[in-house]
Amino acid sequence: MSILTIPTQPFSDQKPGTSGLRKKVPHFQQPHYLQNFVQSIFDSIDVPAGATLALGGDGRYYNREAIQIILKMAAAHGFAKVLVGQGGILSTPAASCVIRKFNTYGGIILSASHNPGGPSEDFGIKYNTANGGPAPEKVTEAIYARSREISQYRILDAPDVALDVVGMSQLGDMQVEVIDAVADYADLMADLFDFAAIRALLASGFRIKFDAMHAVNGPYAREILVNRLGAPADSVMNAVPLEDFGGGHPDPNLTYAHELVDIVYGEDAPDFGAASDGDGDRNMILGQRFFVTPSDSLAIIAANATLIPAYRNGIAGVARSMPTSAAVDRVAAALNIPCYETPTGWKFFGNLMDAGKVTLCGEESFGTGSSHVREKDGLWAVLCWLNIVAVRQQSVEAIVRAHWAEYGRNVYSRHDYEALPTEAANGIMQHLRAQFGTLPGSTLGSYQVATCDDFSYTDPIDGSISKAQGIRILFTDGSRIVFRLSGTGTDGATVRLYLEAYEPDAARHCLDAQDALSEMILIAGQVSELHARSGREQPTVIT
Ligand code: VG1
Ligand code: CO
Repeated sequence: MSILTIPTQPFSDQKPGTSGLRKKVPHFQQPHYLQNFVQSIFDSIDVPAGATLALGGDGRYYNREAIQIILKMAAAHGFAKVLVGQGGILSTPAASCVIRKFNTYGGIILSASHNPGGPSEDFGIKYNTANGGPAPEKVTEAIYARSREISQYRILDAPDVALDVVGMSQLGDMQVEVIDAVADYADLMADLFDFAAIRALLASGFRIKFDAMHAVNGPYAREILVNRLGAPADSVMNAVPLEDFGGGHPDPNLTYAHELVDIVYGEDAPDFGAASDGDGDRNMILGQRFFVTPSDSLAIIAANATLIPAYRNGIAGVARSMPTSAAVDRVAAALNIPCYETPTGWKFFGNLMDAGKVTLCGEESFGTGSSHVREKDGLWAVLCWLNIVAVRQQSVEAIVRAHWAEYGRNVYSRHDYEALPTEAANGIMQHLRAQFGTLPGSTLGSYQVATCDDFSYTDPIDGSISKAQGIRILFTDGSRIVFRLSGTGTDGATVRLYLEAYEPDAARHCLDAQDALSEMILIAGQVSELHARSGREQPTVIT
């Protein structure tokens, strides 16, 4: 077997976004496109002799081909070994678990997460560092810089590696170990949670429904919820991962997980519903006819963390992305622990967790996690809720209402305007920036603007600065409107509008979030000229 050196030309569009490089499959299938990016990763990370790499993806279309290419390139780059999930599949949190458990020199994860899959849909790739977390910006910037000057890549000329059976094989000088994709992760969950209490809850007649959305978490959910915790087999739906996720968006929210939502809001509804996304790192939590916003979920897990064995002794601190509601800030204040506000994207939590400053973190975008890995973790969040319900012996809704009664409610919603023309989306942001000078002090409806800015973050651990992370309009009563452009889409541009108002009055906690926020929604539309500039009257997705 010989190593081939292939001449190539740089592509100008390999800048990683919020979470890796995401493009349509045909874009990735262009000659040398994937290879250039993989070589740019390897060239940017100084691989030490004897290093092991972890490798796996969410099983979407093009996963298998990409895995073979990456294996042959890793062999040509001097990796001693690659740990690859069976069939080339690892959920994102399981990949993080494998990197940490086996001390690999990071890993490559193939996923476009919640974006659709299939021959004309999305594919994605990212590098996670040795701590198990998404590469920080300085690494992704180095990869991007390298991709702009690359002139060749190296690849082993070898037949494909068999990936469907667990075991060891040789690829040139490199070992390939196909590992059980589920076992290490399931064992970690068993270490963190009170499985006996959850098993007893399920045996007592508490009914759950987990929607894997035809995505990677199906086998994980079956192993954990059914095999280890004793839930009936039909508790997990859409459990067989498909390359195209059954043609849907594997995005666990009220719009795209409507099959589950119909069940949980229907007759004879189960007591608990949950879903996860394409690569298994997001979660949606539902009680019987009740939706838990991700921001509240983070706050409630933080407030109840000591009921979970892994966090019995308390949590060091919490972190949330800027657009996530301040519900968790209130819990942190009550617990007298620090609360950090970071830009959107899980890569910003890694330093804080590595330094032991935070134990739990989350994003409003259905992402919750802890320092057990360095990715958000969908099934972990489900197990947190089941563990908390098992100990408190209350319904999901009762737990949320009790939380609001104690801390007040941060009424919250996000409106997504997806796939807008890029110029229109940029125009909306520019129009908002142009008002930074005039908005402060002005009155909008019954709200008064305190300040507005473009969020900037200085990492407290390494001092790195990330600018222009979202436009905030902050009102004097603590309410706020945030505008951001998505960094994960592949179709035009997506504007995300985040709305938050604090409601201390328990009598108003039962209001629907859209009703409670109706005036702010109107103001956001006016101040941004969103509707006129986008040509859209309504958002694509409301959560
Ligand atoms: C979105 C979410 C962000 C999340 C990111 C990756 O990014 O808003 O909170 O970290 O997706 O999640 P953006 O830039 O489109 O708003 V996943 O599950 O897509 O890896
Ligand atoms: Co995801």
